[in-house]
Amino acid sequence: MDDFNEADFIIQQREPFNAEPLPSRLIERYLTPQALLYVRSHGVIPHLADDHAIRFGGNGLRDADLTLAQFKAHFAERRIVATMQCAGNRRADLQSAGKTNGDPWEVGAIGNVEWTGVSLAEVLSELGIGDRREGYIACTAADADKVEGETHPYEISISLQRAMTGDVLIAWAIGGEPLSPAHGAPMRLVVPGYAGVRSVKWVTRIELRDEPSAAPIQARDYKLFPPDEDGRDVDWSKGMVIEAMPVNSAICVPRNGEIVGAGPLAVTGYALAYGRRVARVDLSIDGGQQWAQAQFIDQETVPDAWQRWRCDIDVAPGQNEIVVRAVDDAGQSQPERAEDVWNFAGYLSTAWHRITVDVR
Ligand SMILES: Nc1nc2c(c(=O)[nH]1)N[C@H]1C(S)=C(S)[C@@H](COP(=O)(O)O)O[C@H]1N2
Ligand SMILES: [Mo]
Repeated sequence: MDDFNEADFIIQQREPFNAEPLPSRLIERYLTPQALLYVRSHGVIPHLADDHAIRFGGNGLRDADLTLAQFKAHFAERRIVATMQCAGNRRADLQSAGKTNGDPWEVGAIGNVEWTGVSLAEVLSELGIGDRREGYIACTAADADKVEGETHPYEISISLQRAMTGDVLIAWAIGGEPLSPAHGAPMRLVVPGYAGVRSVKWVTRIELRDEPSAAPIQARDYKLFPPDEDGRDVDWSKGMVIEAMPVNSAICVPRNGEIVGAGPLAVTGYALAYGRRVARVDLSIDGGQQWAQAQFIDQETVPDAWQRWRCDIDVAPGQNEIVVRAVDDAGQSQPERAEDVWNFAGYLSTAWHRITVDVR
């Protein structure tokens, strides 16, 4: 992988390649550079040519093959800041409540990215979408997803309504740098506020359809089931398609299990509430009896971006548990216990984030 320093990463899988940055590196900056952005790939990373074209069409949409050069030449360039987060971020915490499918992501399957691209809505308008808003936009990629030994092209759909909100991008850069192969070069979809799975990398085709995609990644994976569903003989149609993401927060420094000195300790991390603002972030060192309010590090409050926070606490020698939870501006917060949100696929791990530090 290009521009990638393995020492900064926790490798979850080598083939397909999946890795998250060390939390201490992740939280250094408000904007996550491409070199510190987690990589979540379901199959082998494709290497597409720079003049690769995305094929548009379907259901009366005008057929067109558009390359990166054509997007740049014919549409307004947009830059937006949006946090992308895998629905499996913090899965390791759910796994402490019970076994789940998937890799044990810690807190790093997330990044606050400045994306450059064009608005999908503008492109669809140019191709004759008019005032139609019913239906789905299916987005097919060049890679394949392996499900129970069978491979299927990676294909996601979002509602046409969502596709037309203006902030969904066909993006080609992160922090002004062209996308690397691992992050979707030459072009990927970005759906702000939605689980990362909808932000399709290596896009080859964008099609207007009457029905959502039947590809397993859309129709079975990334669906939320209640804790009493054990994952055997699942009726996939009953799962909730994970799109918008719930309020969440995590401690990045210190890292779970770290040895720290007794006395004052600066704790830092992130919180996000997507469409809403994070109203406050609280920390507790007595399991949630008393709470200290954290301070926000970043003044910006972009709706789909994270906010970093810092809280100075005091720790005494021994094993200390530190707990964080965020509250959004509608007073919505995170569940206390991982058990209550456990699900067999290990998605949306939002319980209070707990770490243990060994204070000496
Ligand atoms: N074509 C394709 N797009 C994809 C994926 C993939 O495996 N193939 N993974 C998805 C998932 S689950 C996530 S969380 C994000 C991760 O994007 P990143 O690897 O650039 O961080 O890409 C999404 N888009
Ligand atoms: Mo993901």
